[in-house]
Amino acid sequence: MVKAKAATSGRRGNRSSPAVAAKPNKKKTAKRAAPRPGKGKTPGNAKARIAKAPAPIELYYWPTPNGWKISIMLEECRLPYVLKPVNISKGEQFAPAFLKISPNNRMPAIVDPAGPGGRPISVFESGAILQYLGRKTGKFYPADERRRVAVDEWLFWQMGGLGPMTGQANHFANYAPEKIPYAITRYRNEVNRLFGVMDKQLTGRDYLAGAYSIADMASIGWVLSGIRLGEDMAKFPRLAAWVERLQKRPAVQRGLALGKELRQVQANDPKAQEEARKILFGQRARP
Ligand SMILES: N[C@@H](CCC(=O)N[C@@H](CS)C(=O)NCC(=O)O)C(=O)O
Repeated sequence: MVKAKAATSGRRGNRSSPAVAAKPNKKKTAKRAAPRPGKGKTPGNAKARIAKAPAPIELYYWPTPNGWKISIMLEECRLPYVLKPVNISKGEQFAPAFLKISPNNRMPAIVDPAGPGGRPISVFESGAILQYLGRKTGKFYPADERRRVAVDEWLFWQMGGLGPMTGQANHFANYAPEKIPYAITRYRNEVNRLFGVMDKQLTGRDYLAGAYSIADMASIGWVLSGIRLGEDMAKFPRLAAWVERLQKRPAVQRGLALGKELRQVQANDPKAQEEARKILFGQRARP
């Protein structure tokens, strides 16, 4: 549920929220401010509704498998949010205001104005964001310890395995300037192995940890990426059925579609792609 794309207010300061949205996003976020209770000619009952509406979560995002995890969760929970695009191909992840909330210069990140104690909180790392939103809403992340451990196992499996391995497979197959057969084979094998693990886990289960959870949301984008790399899904029938199951969910569809148009701008622009390569690959520690 993307709400009015309000610009950040700049009232909060410190690490828990950036003073202003990452500079390069300024233009892309709509200027319309979120309605303020008690201002304007709002009829009485509508005024009450507005007063109760939670301030939207700021989603720092670019449409990639890691970004989709959070857009899907926000959509599933029907939480109001404001999209703050972080164009990683243009280096917006290095904007000082963004680094204050995401020191690893990676998106996604969120700022929740209504964090613990009613105060703003920022969260980076997609797994941490999913767990935070799961705890906040009580949805898709069970409170029961045994069930929660099962979700955590598959969430961390995605964070430490499926995501990084598929990412490397994609890098060496599609972006590396030289084709290195050893690297391509190594990571493609890993994707294949992980698909096998997932397929087995889905025997007699519709979702990775039993009930639909943040672990499934974390994995779908990376499975789609592995499929694009050419995995033969006939070998993984339960995984193929899981993909279909997830893709039928309207919130998953909305999450995967969020900001699609942002990427298209550079899709047919070789110069922009070359620039993106320089920014994204070969990063080293910065002073
Ligand atoms: N472990 C991080 C990984 C996030 C990540 O790698 N994001 C990529 C896009 S998918 C990014 O922001 N890249 C920017 C860069 O490489 O500078 C998470 O799950 O949040």
